Amino acid sequence: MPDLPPPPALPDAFREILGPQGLLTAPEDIAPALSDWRGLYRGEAMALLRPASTEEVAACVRLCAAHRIAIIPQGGNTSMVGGATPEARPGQVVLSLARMNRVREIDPLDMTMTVEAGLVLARAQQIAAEHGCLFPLSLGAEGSAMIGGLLSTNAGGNTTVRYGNARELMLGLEVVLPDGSVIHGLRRLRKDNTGYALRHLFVGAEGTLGVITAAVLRLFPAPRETATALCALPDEDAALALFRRFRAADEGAVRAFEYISGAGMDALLATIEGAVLPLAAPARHYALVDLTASREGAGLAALMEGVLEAAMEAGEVLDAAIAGSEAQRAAIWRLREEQPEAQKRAGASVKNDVSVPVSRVPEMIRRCSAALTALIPGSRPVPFGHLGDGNIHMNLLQPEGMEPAAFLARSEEIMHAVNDIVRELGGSFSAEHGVGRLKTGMLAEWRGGAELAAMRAIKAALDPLGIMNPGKLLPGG
Ligand code: FAD
Ligand code: 2HG
Ligand code: ZN
Repeated sequence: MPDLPPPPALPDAFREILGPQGLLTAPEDIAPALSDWRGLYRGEAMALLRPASTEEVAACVRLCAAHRIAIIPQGGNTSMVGGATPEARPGQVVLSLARMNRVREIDPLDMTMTVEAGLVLARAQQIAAEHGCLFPLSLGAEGSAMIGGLLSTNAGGNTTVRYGNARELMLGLEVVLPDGSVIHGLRRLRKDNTGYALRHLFVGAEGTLGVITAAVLRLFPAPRETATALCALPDEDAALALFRRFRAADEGAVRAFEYISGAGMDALLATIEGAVLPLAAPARHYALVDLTASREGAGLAALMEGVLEAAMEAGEVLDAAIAGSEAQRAAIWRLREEQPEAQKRAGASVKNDVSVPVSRVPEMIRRCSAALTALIPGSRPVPFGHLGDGNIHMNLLQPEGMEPAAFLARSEEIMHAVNDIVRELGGSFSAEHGVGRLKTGMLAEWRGGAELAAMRAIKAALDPLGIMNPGKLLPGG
């Protein structure tokens, strides 16, 4: 943990490295970087560093190491666990990667794209598409989240069921270590067994081991055919049964399989302007199915209709709306992607980004919902998310009329009630959002013993001064 007071001339030293454009110190300029998307945390920083090159990042890190200044790497600042927010104490800088947003190279033959850490995900998708390729990572925050942040949290999202997490989409990394030295690992090799796979250490490290400055990403063939449907379902078991049907019919076609609770959909329709349910009547459970193929004439429309018909006959699907155009597809996706925003608007809520084996999802949703409404009568469970990965956001909305602060004061109890059930089902307390600042206590509880000791040993070896993102991921770290 840094303990020396920062020398007064430090901003000048940073300015010398970064130039006037690369350093912000005025409180109003820094303010947005000091709080998180959920509004859970507010911190302090003496400066917001905005380097434009790997060399500038390395020089800043060396300066910070020399003066024991803590560094909080920041991408799009969309962390759900306070990972990119500094602590409320002096002697820290936020290091934004936003100006490092170039595509260094794209190769449609190797199917790779070498990009800087500050490239926004939506832009990466767009550039890949312009080259006839697909960069498949996709999530609600894709208009803000950046490649460095996505890799540092090993982000999941809607397409993990088909393409894997961010980790699986990365072949090589460039990283500035906490002493300012640089790992030049931008290799675009499918096979490379040359010692410890260091690149994977930094994926999911949440900025505690170094600063990712660039990455080699895997590309895929662009989709040529799509089929998307929103289905009304009788219960949670039907959601799992429907997923199995699609997997059995053509596993390779399932790009996303998302669950949405009826209560979550109701909250969305009440709070998001222009959102319309494309079904005859509201239901208590929904599934969004998205199929894609890179081959023209893949017959996805027939596949979709055939599977839904069989599921309806079996009583697993009550009603379904199949998108007949790109606009309808986008409108259906909006009903899923605006869930976080709708829950934010509906009052105070507590999030539980949990995972269980896919087969246990229905039981998990049922048991957690019952436990939560017993704990806080009148509260509204609004589970939704990536059923195909066993990752459900088991969120809870405050009871109508309750004081938000009184509800949030019970956050720990709520998270524990969910975690106890998830643990029994062999799951995880954080499926895709990471540990950040919110869940360090849970990490100690769930990953103690040899696992936590190994993590601490890695941290001590790479960041002996403890300057990289203190207070995040590791308990007391
Ligand atoms: P930040 O929030 O800026 O940082 C996240 C962490 O990474 C911090 O610990 C930070 O210190 C570290 N970091 C950032 N950049 C670097 C770098 N270059 N080098 C080292 N460390 C770095 N997440 C999912 O997984 N799936 C979802 O479906 C999903 N949907 C979301 C929807 C909404 C509306 C929102 C607000 C968030 C969602 N998230 C989701 C969470 C969030 O978008 C992801 O965690 C994302 O990966 C964060 O990217 P970012 O660039 O905003 O990183
Ligand atoms: C999503 O899947 C994100 O939309 C956010 O992971 C989840 O708001 C949440 O709890
Ligand atoms: Zn999610």
